[in-house]
Amino acid sequence: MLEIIRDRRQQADQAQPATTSAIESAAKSAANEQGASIASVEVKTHLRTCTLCEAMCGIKIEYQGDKILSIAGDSDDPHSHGHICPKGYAMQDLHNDPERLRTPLKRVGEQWLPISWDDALEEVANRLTDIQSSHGNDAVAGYWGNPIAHNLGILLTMGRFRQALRTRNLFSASSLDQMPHQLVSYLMFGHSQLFTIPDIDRTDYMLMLGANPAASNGSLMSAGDVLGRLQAITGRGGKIVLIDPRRTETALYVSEHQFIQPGTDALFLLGLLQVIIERRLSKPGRLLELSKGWEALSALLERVPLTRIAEQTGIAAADIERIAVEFASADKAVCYGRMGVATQEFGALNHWLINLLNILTGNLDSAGGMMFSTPAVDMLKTTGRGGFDRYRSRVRGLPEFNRELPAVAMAEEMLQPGKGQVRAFVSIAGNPVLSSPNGRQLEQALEQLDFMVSVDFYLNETTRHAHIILPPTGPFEHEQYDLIFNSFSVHDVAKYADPLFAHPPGTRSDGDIFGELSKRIERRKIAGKPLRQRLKYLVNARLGEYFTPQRILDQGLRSGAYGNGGGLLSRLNPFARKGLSLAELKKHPHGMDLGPLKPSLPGRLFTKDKKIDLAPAILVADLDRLCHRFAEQTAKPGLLLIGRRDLRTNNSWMHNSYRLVKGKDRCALFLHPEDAAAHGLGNRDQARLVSAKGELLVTVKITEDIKPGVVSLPHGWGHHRPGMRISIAQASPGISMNDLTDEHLVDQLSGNAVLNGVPVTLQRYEEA
Ligand SMILES: Nc1nc2c(c(=O)[nH]1)N[C@H]1C(S)=C(S)[C@@H](COP(=O)(O)OP(=O)(O)OC[C@H]3O[C@@H](n4cnc5c(=O)[nH]c(N)nc54)[C@H](O)[C@@H]3O)O[C@H]1N2
Ligand SMILES: Nc1nc2c(c(=O)[nH]1)N[C@H]1C(S)=C(S)[C@@H](COP(=O)(O)OP(=O)(O)OC[C@H]3O[C@@H](n4cnc5c(=O)[nH]c(N)nc54)[C@H](O)[C@@H]3O)O[C@H]1N2
Ligand code: SF4
Ligand SMILES: [Mo]
Repeated sequence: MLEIIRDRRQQADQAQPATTSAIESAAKSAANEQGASIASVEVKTHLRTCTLCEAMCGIKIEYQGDKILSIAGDSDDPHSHGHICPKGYAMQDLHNDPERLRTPLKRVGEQWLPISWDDALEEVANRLTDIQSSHGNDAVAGYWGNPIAHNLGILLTMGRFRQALRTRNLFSASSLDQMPHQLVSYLMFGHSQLFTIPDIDRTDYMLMLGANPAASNGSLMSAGDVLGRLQAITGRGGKIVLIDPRRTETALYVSEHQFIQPGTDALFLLGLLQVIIERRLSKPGRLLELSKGWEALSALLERVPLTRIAEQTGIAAADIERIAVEFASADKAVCYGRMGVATQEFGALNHWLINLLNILTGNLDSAGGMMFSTPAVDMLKTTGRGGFDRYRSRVRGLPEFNRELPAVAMAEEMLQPGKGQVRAFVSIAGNPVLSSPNGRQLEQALEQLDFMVSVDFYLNETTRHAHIILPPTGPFEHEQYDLIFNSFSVHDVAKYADPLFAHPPGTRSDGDIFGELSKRIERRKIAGKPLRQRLKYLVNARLGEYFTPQRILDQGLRSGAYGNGGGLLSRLNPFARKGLSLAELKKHPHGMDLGPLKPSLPGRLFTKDKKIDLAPAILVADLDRLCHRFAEQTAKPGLLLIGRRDLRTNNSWMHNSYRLVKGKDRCALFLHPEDAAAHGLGNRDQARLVSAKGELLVTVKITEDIKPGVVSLPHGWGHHRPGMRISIAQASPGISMNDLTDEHLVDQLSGNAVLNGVPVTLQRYEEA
């Protein structure tokens, strides 16, 4: 079995666009062609972390002057041991891309004109504050996209910028992704940023739902070479069971794959829990004392008969029973669910039931189970616990979470007239026209705004609607410490890199942009205000200047679990314990191994009583919604659309790298042979795929690797829109799945978007 897997893995590796050495030699010969002027400049090596996905691969960059010669995996990186994927190499394309913006642009008619930073920042601050003073603070909305999670500069300046704006209309990619996970952590463990991380390096049994690490490289489980680590589970005699409506690339690495009907995972998990309770297989061990709410549990979970669960999920009752018994009897087991189970109708319920399964079987906070990380910089101490449903969105009444509203509400807040209507928009490192449901509606909404500014280095589907674009420096031009992904790592690690290249003259980092914008907005807002407020502004401005990212990081490292206690006094005290500081971390340019995940309860709990809440009232209430939903549904639904990622994509924005987009069209609609026959469709036929929100012309790919009744498209494509400056992407436009997804399909509890399990119909396309 292992042989077969190895073989397939090699095949997958060979499918990579180019090997390191090929790219290196191509780059070197390109450099050679540039002749003697460069030849005299020394070739140097720089170590850092790839910032494209969550895996945090260590990379080794060979460069000469400001030219990158090659990128390779860093075999001395204790987290990734030399692993790298095709996207890692493509970071040089991003760095070298002549279409990556470097100067602020202003849209004048159909044209984009370069303007100075001072003029651009002043105009943005003025327009935003003017709109807020005429229409109220909520008239300005903000959206933060996925790349902020890697971006120290944005993470450290975001709080101040949000405060300067003081609007309720804040949105982010979190509610297109992992919000349910966070809501459940908030309700059960007391902190919305306390993520559960699977200890894959030590587990014997992994039950994986709605994740495809062979494409995504792992999410909420940052792991260099995640596939190698998964193979090690089966290699040491363990088992991996994958639950997915598609037999994905990851299925090649697991022991068992089960097709599931999209959106029914909560029923499947309920089934597992029922079997474990009925057969008295639960063995919570020390978690018994650490948790509250045990009394109510068994009655709560006995709601749906197993036969009904089997019928709805498409997984046989005998398989559900067997998996439950195997999971409960494994020495170390972990149930892990990701994107595919968060972005569906019962996203929060799924994550609650996953936690319960781990807790009931004694697999939370112990080696090989679901654990919590002990990051070197602990953001939990500074971010606040979070909060839920303290206010709601104006139009649809969707709940706030952590002072954010669900991204599905963004367009309607712009389009629906009335008090509090959004009239101006700040988009930050996001491309919601391609990433949020019903992207075409959002395009219409953006078109009619009074003002829009984008902080982004591409002129793309979203930013083309802006009036001003403020482009930050690229990832090689600022310092790198993964505040977030070090906390999601399956093994505690830390790594810091200085900027590889100094800021080219006349450019600014994201941190600089937000620092400056916040200052200008605050200054305008305090004009004429009482002295106390003006003093506060002055103090804030000074603090902002003093606390550079490096100073904050140093303080965070010193006061973290591996630090010397932090604080000025400990720095002056020669007897203070020597520990981690920025200076110390810099001595380890390949990164530091801080040990395997460590048991950390009850200390890590943020609940008032230091207990895990097994049955938070709103989750218990949401079980009714689940039971109701599946009691009602008798007729078999038509086709359901799900998403998919592939190794060479990175959501919507790395398609201007030729090595990543070249090759065959990757937007085909996967369709089961039975459904193809029922619709009279053959392989590569064209068809109209229609949803409640739109229609797309698709090319069909017939495959048995998808459940009958389910079809699949990737997201992040659809680069046919006019007026952009991403010519390589535009030459391979593809289609946008989010032209079909529906902003009205949400997890009613968390407000998270439903991006999987979208009802669609399919018709043969006849050319007129
Ligand atoms: N149908 C469907 N839709 C989905 C998903 C799905 O699976 N299916 N996945 C969802 C998920 S999980 C996510 S996270 C979202 C992502 O949604 P978004 O975050 O909205 O989209 P991205 O494609 O990541 O766009 C990132 C943007 O940031 C810019 N950028 C990159 N790096 C930087 C930087 O350092 N600074 C600045 N200022 N800008 C930068 C890029 O140019 C690009 O415009 O999409 C979601 N949408
Ligand atoms: N190459 C690449 N890597 C990426 C990204 C990328 O765009 N490209 N994006 C990054 C981001 S932002 C994120 S959030 C992570 C996401 O990383 P993952 O969570 O691994 O996400 P996906 O690869 O989208 O896998 C989701 C899986 O859920 C399945 N699924 C769909 N509906 C259901 C359902 O109802 N039930 C179950 N059980 N499964 C279902 C899909 O078939 C799919 O295989 O990946 C990150 N890494
Ligand atoms: S797996 Fe992720 S972090 Fe590693 S090289 Fe690829 S994109 Fe970069
Ligand atoms: Mo994501």
